[in-house]
Amino acid sequence: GRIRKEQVLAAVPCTSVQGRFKSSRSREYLQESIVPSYHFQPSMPRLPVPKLADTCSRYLASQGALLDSQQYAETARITQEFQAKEGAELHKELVALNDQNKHTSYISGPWFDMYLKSRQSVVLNFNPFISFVDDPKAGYTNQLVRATNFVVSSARFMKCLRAELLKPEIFHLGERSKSKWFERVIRYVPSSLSWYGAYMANGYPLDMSQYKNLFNSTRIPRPGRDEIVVDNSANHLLVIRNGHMYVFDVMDADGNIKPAAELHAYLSHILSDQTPPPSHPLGYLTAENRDTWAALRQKLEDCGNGEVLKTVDSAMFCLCLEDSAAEDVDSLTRLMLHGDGANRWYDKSFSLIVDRNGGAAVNFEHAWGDGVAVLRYFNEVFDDVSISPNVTPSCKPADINASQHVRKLEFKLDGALQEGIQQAKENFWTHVKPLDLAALQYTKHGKNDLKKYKISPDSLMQLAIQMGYHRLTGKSAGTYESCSTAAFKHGRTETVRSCTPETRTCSLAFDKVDSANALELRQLIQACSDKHNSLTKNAAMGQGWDRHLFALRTLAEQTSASPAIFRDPAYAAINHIILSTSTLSSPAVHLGGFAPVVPDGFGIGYMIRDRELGYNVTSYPASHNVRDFLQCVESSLEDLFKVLQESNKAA
Ligand code: BUJ
Repeated sequence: GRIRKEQVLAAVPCTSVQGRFKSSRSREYLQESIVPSYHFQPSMPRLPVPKLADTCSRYLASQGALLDSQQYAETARITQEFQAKEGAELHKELVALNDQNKHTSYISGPWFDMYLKSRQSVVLNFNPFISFVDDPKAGYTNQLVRATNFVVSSARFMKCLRAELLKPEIFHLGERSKSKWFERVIRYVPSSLSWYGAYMANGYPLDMSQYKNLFNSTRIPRPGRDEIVVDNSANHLLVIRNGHMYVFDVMDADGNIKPAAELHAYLSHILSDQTPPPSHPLGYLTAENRDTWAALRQKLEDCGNGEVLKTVDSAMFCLCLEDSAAEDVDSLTRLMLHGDGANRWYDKSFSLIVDRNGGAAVNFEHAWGDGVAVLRYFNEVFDDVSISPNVTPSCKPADINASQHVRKLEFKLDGALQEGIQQAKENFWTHVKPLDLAALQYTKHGKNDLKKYKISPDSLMQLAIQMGYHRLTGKSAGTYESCSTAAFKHGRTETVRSCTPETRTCSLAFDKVDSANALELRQLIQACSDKHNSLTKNAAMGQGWDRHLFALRTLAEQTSASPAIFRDPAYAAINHIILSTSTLSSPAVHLGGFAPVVPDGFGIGYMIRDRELGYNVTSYPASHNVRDFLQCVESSLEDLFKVLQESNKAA
């Protein structure tokens, strides 16, 4: 891992913990980058609008994996017509619009709308989770100790970001852009040019615009379209435990982070609150249909809760302290993905959840940002907490009267609101109960072996998903792999369509009784890997087809006529995402997951480690059995590795 043993403070006595920073300044900031956080932002390249001809041919290539030849011919005809007529017009319009809005990307507006106009519950439909590995030091994975350390480190991260002292995010292609020398030079290159300087040193700065929505930020339900509100003046934290909501200031009047022992005392005070759970916990409302919640929120304000709601909205983030503990991977997924609804505020930009045994995760609202920004926060606080904890298991909370600093939030509820919450609670359980889930930990092989075989690990993971689904159903299906386009200003994501004609051929070949020999199969695997690699590279460069067609469709919806391509059943079918997939790699991540995006689909989070591979999958049992699916994925992995091993010997 990235944490070196010698860096980790062994059980340090509390007194020396307080005195371990070089200066009072370094206690306040998690880092002090000499290159300002947003240094590259003004010269970030713009997300390209692909050529219409490229989009159409890429679209048809993806359709080739799903359609038979007759259907394909029809879809090809419709697509060519689109390219020649309405598509060409819409594309022209999109390019003109994009030229007029140089401060952003062509996808930013439509993508925010996609999230914010959706009226579906954010729970399962949007919010994913990522969980932390345990603290490497004995005794630190304890609820109170861990929560306190996370709060201090989060505050150090937040202050560092506010002061623009957080290192800009750069994707390094070599060593040059990582060096101290690079930082010393690039800081003097004006922001209007700095991106080019980094590029020349083989570094690709990533868009940082989403970081402004990380803290003090929330989604607010509004009729028809929600909004995102940020209030950087707030210094308080929202804590939910047992359905009760509390706030306290993390910073003092001078803006300095309060002593860890005091924050320790506040959290200890909250954990010792014996009041029975409230009869009407408001958290359920944030899991409601967005219009229902918008109307109830208006009622809440009308009943005099406007100020208290503002306190919730502006809090740094939400810390959820759980009285229960996850016993295994499945219960951890349930707890961190949806929990019990009462102890959450799903609208906050993110919630840090710490269970009774100190198991911790981040659950985040998705409209404001994507994995890259969340993972940066996640990794930084994990390292800070692991390397420089502010309280140790032997620390005692400060001897203060915490009740003077911790305020329990009280809401005024009339009968209609109480009924609304009761209904929201019922809807919540109806919504989450059917979700089924299972995980596969595959420990026989990992990234190291795949490197040996010269197969891209991500493409192999995707191929096993394709083969697994094919084994389960005999079919191919609409597949989505999330790919970041943060290399561009206001980039979000693009879709890698990892179901390809190559994966279909490969799936069929492996399932034939009289199977081809290892060398032939090996060539098929290689073809899948090559194709997937090129699709992934294209997607990361903004050269997929999904976002372009999505933007064109959004434009078309503003006029009355809907082009035939968007009414083609094959278009609906390829966008009915049965296999929704996403991966991330970080030594700080233990588990992660999300729900399916269609009732008959799978939500597939997966991870690639040096010596093991893992899938965490969700589904709704009415359509498929998630364990059957995972068995098919596992047997596919077995077959794939067998072929790779055999062909390696034969070669
Ligand atoms: O694509 C997008 O625009 C956003 C996507 C949407 N969707 C989830 C539907 C694909 N959002 C993301 O990709 C963020 C997902 C963050 C969670 C990823 C979890 C991956 C780690 C799983 C580890 C599994 C390990 C199992 C071990 C037994």
